[in-house]
Amino acid sequence: MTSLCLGLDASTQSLTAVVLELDEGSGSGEIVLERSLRYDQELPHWGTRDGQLESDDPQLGQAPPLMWVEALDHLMARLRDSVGLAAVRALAVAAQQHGSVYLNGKAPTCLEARDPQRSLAELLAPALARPVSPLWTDSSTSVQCREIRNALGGSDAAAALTGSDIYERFTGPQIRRFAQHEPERWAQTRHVALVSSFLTSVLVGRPAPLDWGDAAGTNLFDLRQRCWAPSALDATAEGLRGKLPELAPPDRIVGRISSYFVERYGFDPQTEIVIGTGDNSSSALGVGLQRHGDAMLSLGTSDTLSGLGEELAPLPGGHLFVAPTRHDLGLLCFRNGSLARQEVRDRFGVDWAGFDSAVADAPLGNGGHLLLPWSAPEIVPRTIGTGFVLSPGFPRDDAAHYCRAILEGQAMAMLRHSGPLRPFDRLRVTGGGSASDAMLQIVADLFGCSVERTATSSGAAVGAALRAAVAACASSPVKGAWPRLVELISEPQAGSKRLPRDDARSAYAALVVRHGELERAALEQRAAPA
Ligand code: XUL
Repeated sequence: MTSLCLGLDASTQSLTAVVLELDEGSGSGEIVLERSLRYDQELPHWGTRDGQLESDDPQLGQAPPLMWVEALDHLMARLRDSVGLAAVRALAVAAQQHGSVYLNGKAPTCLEARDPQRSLAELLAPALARPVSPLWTDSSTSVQCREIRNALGGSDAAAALTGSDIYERFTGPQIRRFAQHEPERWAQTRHVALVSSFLTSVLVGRPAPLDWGDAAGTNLFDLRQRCWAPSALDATAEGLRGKLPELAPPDRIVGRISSYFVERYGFDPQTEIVIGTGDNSSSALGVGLQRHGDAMLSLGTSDTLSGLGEELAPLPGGHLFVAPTRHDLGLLCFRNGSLARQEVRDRFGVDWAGFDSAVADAPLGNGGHLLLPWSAPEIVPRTIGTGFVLSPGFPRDDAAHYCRAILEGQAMAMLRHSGPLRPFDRLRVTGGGSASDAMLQIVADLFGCSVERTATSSGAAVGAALRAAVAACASSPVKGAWPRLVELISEPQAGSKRLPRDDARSAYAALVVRHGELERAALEQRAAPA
C-alpha cells in the first residue's frame, strides 16, 4: 500500500511543501512533489522584504504571524489542486528556529474554529496578543542577554544548562524584552508558541506541544533533563511557566488534523499530525544525518556546520540542539558565508565557474597566504567591525590567491572552532555554495573525511516529510526500515564525492596553527564585548 507523507518548511522567506510517496510494505519511498510560496512575491500586501517587516531599526527582525497562516492556506489550496490531499497519511512542520508567536486567551477557541468558508488569517486574527513575531534575525536584545546570563552565573553556566550561551535571537531574551517593553500585551499573552509549534497548533486545531529540538533554541530548556529550566524561566519573565507549551520528544504524534483542513482541503480525518521542529534539526535528518559522526555543512547567506553526537560538550560560540534521532545536534553558525565569497568574486569580475578555476590556479595552502572573512561582524568568533583580515604580504591583486584564501580561510575557521563536534565520518554539504567543487575538496582535505553534495536544497522540508513517515508508520513494517528510508531519500548527488588527498592534512597542519594566530591577533582589535 502506498501513502503520502507531507513535510512543510516555514523558513524566513518562503513556505515549502514536500510530498513523500511511501510504500508501506517495502518501506521504500520517493519525493514526488515540491512546491514553494515566497512571501514577498506572492503575499505582497504584508509588505515584507526577505520575509521580514521593514524597520528603521536595523536590529529588529520581525514578521507578521498571520502571513504564515495565509501562506499555509494558499499552499494547501495548490496541493489540493495538484497532488490531492486525501491520500496524505501524516504531516509534520519544520520552521525557522527561535521566532515566537504570542497568543491571548481566545487562542484555543480560534484554533478550534470550524468554518471552512473563512480564511485561516481571518479566523486567527483575534487570537494574537502581539501582531508581530520576533525572528532569528533580530539582534535587539543585548541588554536582556546580559541580564539573563548574569542571573544564570555567566556564559559557561548558561551553556551547560541550556546548550548555548545566551543569544540575542534566542526566544528567552526576546520574551524578556517584550515583557519589559510591552507589559500590557505580555499580560494578555496566555500562550507563547515557536513558529513550529504555532503552525502545528493551527493544523491540529489546539495549542500543540513543542519538541525538544526547537525548545533547545530558547535558552529556557534544560537540555539534559529535557524540561523547562526553572532558573532560566525566573531570569526571563514573571509568570512565564504558565504561558509556555508542554514539551515532547521529536517523534510524538500530537493528534489528527483539524476538521477545518478536512472540509476545506479534502484531508482524510485520520491524517496524523507529528510534532513540529526547528529547521536545523529537520534539515539534519533531511540530508541523512542519523549516526554519531554524521555532519552537515550548509553554505548559504551564513554558513552552518552541524553534527550529531551523544552528550556533546558545549560548543564555544555554538549551540547544542536535539536532532529528530534524539542525538545532540551541535551547530556553529558563521555569519560571513556566501556574501563574503561573493565580495571576492565581484572584486575580480568573474562568475562562480571563473571563481572555481581561479582557486585551482593557486596551490593547496595558498603559498601561506591567509584571510579571515570578517566582511560583516562575525558570530564565531564574536567580532565587531567590518572588513577582511589578511596575513602580512598578502597578494591583494592576485585572483587565484584571493579566491583560494577565502575558501581556505572559511574552512579553517570551521575546523578550528568545531573541536567538540569532530571527528566526522562523513560530511554532507548543502546550500548554494555547495556548487563549488573547489570548496568540497578543501573541506575534505582539511577535515580528513569524505564529503558529498546533497541532491536536495530543501533539506528541512524533506526532513519534515521523513519525520511524518516515521512517526505515523510506527506500527507498520516501515518502523524497522526507517534508517534505510532516510538513507534512500537523502541520497547525495551522484559523482559529487570528494575524498581527502594523501598528505593534504599534514600540508595544512602548520597553516591551521597560523590561522589561529592570525585570528587571535585580529581579535585584540575586533573582539565583541561580552
Ligand atoms: C540557528 C538560526 C538559523 C535559523 C534559520 O540558530 O538562527 O539557522 O534557524 O531559519
